[in-house]
Amino acid sequence: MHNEELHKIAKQLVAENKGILAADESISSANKRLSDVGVEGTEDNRRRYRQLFFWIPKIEEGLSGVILHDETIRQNDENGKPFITILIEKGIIPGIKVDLGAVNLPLFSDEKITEGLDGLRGRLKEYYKMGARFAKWRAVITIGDGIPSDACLDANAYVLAQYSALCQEAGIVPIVEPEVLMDGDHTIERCEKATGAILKRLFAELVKYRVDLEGLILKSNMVIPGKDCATQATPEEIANATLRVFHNSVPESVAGIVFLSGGQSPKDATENLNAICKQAGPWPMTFSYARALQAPSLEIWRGDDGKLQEARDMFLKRLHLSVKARNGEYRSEME
Ligand code: 5MM
Repeated sequence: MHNEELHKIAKQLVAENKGILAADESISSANKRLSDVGVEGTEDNRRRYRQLFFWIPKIEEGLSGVILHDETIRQNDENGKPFITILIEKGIIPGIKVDLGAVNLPLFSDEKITEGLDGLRGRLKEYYKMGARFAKWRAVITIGDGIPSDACLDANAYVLAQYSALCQEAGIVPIVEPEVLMDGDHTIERCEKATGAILKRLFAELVKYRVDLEGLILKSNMVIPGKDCATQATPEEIANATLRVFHNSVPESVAGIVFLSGGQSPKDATENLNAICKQAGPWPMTFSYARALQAPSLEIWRGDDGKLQEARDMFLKRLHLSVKARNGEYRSEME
């Protein structure tokens, strides 16, 4: 039906020299980011936070797409121009986060299932009419004592596949994001095992539900040790483990793989992306960062419009370095 169009959009999202900005924090996450820099979490401050980035001249040179939250896709800049129009005019593809967040998996303590399938068909139709051409759904996988459980992996894989099928029916490219969290003291080997386990189940479900993999993008965590693990890994070890998992569990027909930063420092996220992208795989690979692109800029801005230029320059710097890393051309002297 829409397959050629889906393939085209998916390819554009992972085009050379570009990546994706995840500007889709839920209201509670956006408020937390703002309160961390002393800004009150109001609707207008969240709007000013988005405007900080969307108004930057030439962001389109490094951004293929921007993922929006439901609140943001309905908001305007301070001149009354819809944010989505600003992005489309820059040639940036607007995307939309359509999951409604992760809740406790009943009867499985410490594990999560993501909600949002009810009514999704109708919501996707509306988002398509508004101009969104891709969507994103995040599943949360936690490593701990005896977890992730098979039940958690199966349930999240099923839901991600249903979401993807609904997206493609609506002419929207799905990004599937099964995030293995870096919280905890687990080793890189455990992260590799958990990432492989969810990806194998996820692609089996996607195929079962007839999702066209050429019109789908995987958003993955990098394979890294837990942040409290005593033995941390080098970028080369992270790249080797990440690519090993992908080669074992991601079909070659998938349109592309993008990475979340997951709480890594902006520099680590850039260095590790560079090491991964230096190793060519069958899939185009790039970034889809929220924190690693926005946090340093937010830290400068702190709600003070007198600091806008400095904050924007910082965003452009992180974007430029991320593009270098996505091309495998980043060097730490560039920081
Ligand atoms: C893991 O979070 C995604 C990537 O962001 P980072 O690069 O900061 O790790 C991000 O797209 C996330 O899915 C959205 O911001 C929505 O998250 P919440 O938790 O607010 O629903």
